[in-house]
Amino acid sequence: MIHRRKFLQLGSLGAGTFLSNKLFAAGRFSKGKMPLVISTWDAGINANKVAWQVLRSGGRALDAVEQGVMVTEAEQGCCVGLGAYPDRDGYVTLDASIMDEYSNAGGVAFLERIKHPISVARRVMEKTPHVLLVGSGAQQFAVSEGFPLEEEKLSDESKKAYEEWLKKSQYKPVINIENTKKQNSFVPHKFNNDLWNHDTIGMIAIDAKGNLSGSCTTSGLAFKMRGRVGDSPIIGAGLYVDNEVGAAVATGVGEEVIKICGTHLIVELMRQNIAPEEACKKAVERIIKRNGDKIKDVQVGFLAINKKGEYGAYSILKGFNYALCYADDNNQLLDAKHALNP
Ligand code: SD4
Repeated sequence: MIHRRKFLQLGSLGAGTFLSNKLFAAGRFSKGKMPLVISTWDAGINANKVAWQVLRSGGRALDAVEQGVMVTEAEQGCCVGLGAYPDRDGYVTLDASIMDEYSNAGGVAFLERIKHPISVARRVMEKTPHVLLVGSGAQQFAVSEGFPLEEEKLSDESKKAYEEWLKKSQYKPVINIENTKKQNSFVPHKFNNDLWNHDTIGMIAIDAKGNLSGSCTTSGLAFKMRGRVGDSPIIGAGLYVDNEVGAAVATGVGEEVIKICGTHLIVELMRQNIAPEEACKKAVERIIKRNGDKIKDVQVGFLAINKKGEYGAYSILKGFNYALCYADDNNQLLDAKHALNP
């Protein structure tokens, strides 16, 4: 591994320029940028556009990450929000969390019939002494805060997919495995003219003042057991922010992320001056080590930003991509590096 100091020395020599361009392009030593927003999967492109409007006008990273993922929650034909696939009993249940630059945090889990779980998570953070509300209690709180209770109805596409799944009712939840043809029990969504089996958007941002925040919102797993909650609403698992150090967000099999406290681990690694991509890679390696041969069916991807505005990403399997935006004309979709080739 080339250490950053060593790399900077190389970069100052003419001969290092080619290497530096390659490494920066690969995101391994991303140049620090501020403000900057990154978010998981290709749905992140539309979400980043809105987040960027907040950041470019000097707004707070917290507002950017809330408003950004609200785009995805409202998008039809996307597996996030009320248009998503239901659990195996036919109900869409949503999880979300948010964290700001003061280490305030809020989350909701197993929430039904509310269009914007991320905004309810923010209210939990700002208006209650608690961090996490679940189920009917979370819904009751949302309604008391003026969030409309939406009709209990699956989108046409989700209904079709659910009916298809019911034919076999095989309990084999699949998350983010790109080669869905292999997965006989899974019916991927069509999104942006593509087959899509991602149920989450995670977003982290650093604003012009250098403050960090993050958000994560999901329908969890398609056709999951009723009551199942993943990593996304759990602070330190699906999302973690420490304004002195950095922020990280996760997507993929939540159970694996929870077991290693994934995003907290990444932030603690960055605290030791480990670059964001390397920190994500180490978290991925920890999951791989735990899983042995089972790992080929497990996808997890992480994103991280440090206090300097350097960013990085890493996943277990090929196929994890993320959207990066740091200028009006620079909102791009990048492939994360991955640990294993199936
Ligand atoms: C979960 N991490 O509920 C989420 C799922 C996910 O794209 O990321 N899907 O486990």
